[in-house]
Amino acid sequence: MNNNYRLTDDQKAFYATNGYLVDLPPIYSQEEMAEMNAELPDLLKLLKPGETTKDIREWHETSTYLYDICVNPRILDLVEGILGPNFFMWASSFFIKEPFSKAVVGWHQDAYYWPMKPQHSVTVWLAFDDVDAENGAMKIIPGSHKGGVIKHKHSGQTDSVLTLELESGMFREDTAVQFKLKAGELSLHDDRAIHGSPANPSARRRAGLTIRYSGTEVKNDLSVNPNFKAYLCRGVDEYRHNPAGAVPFQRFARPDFKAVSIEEAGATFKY
Ligand SMILES: O=C(O)CCC(=O)C(=O)O
Repeated sequence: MNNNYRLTDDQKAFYATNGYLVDLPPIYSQEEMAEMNAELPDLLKLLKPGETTKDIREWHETSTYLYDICVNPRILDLVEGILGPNFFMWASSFFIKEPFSKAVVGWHQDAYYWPMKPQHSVTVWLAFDDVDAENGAMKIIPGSHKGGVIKHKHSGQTDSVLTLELESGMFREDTAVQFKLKAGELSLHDDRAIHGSPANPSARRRAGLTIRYSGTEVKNDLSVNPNFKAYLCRGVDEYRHNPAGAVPFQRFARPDFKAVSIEEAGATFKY
């Protein structure tokens, strides 16, 4: 793997214009991804009856299995190219669609959900499987991060992973770009970019880990998301807006709090 890859000026300009970036060098080799996938059941074992993989939120705070991915220098180098020298990591969660899953992620903007200001965050979507149009990979509306944050409505779809989504007609759905990633590759997207993903009618799993990073000037509203913890990844935190997280020491462990889901936060946050 390339340990010295930095975003080019053209890639930074593409991200600034379009609000996303793909076609980046892989972070993990196929062998490394196979090892990570082989270990995944040890994490899933920690789920309680009635919980699903959606409930694995912020477990990087207690599991080095996840924490080590979230602070992988190869990922941080890419994020630094977008956010600049001072940024922290604060969230991780899986978006797993099993074969023949009807689960859809409605069109949405992450910034609508998050009680955070200013909007200066980037999401890494790290593919645990090869993902494409057939198994319900993500789609994004290029340039939509520039149109402001639009009011979301409660989803009427029973198979929706999120509770809030954008109504059709609010944006140009016909311009959507389909993501296609190999396991071990990632995409980057802006917190205001409109994105979503359809069901997975294929016989292949579609799993990805989202990791969220923000510039140190970004402040979380603790009254909405009280367990929020920031992990400074690069540079200095001159603002000290957010409580710092402790580095985990166990390979697999779950937090003793239930992290507020972005949907719950979105539902209560007065925008
Ligand atoms: O995995 C997906 O399909 C959607 C992920 C997503 O909404 C996000 O990363 O913000």
